[in-house]
Amino acid sequence: MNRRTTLARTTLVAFIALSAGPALAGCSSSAGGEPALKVSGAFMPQPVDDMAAGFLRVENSGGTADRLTSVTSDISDDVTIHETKNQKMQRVKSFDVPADGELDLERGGNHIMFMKLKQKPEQGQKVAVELHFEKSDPITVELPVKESTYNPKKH
Ligand SMILES: [Cu+2]
Repeated sequence: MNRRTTLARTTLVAFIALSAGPALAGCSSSAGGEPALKVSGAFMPQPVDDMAAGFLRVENSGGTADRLTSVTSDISDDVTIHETKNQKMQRVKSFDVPADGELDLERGGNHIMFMKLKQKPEQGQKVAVELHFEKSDPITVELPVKESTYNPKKH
């Protein structure tokens, strides 16, 4: 693909992204509409080694399901999504974000896994991640770094 084609495609994508917002506003409650995602409760327990986990909740108020497919971050080139089964964690390809439901990444369960940290974030700092979805545009979230045992469910 030559440079002009790339440029044209980029412009087209930008145009679609810009025009999609207002045109679809107000459709979120109708069945079969777009997913409408909102992230809350994000945090990262302070890493004890060169690995870290991330937790958050993705709420979907739209009538269509979506999927969390990957996560990227500047602090690691090796970020994956894990589920925990029988106290063992394993990598998964994606997580469901059900229509009019939510995806919970919480301690002891599903989580974001950061390996080979390039720098070790300290408590009080924030780690930016980008969440990638099957349908929705990527969402950038800042994870405040908490003490290593932090668990909002126990507060
Ligand atoms: Cu893990």
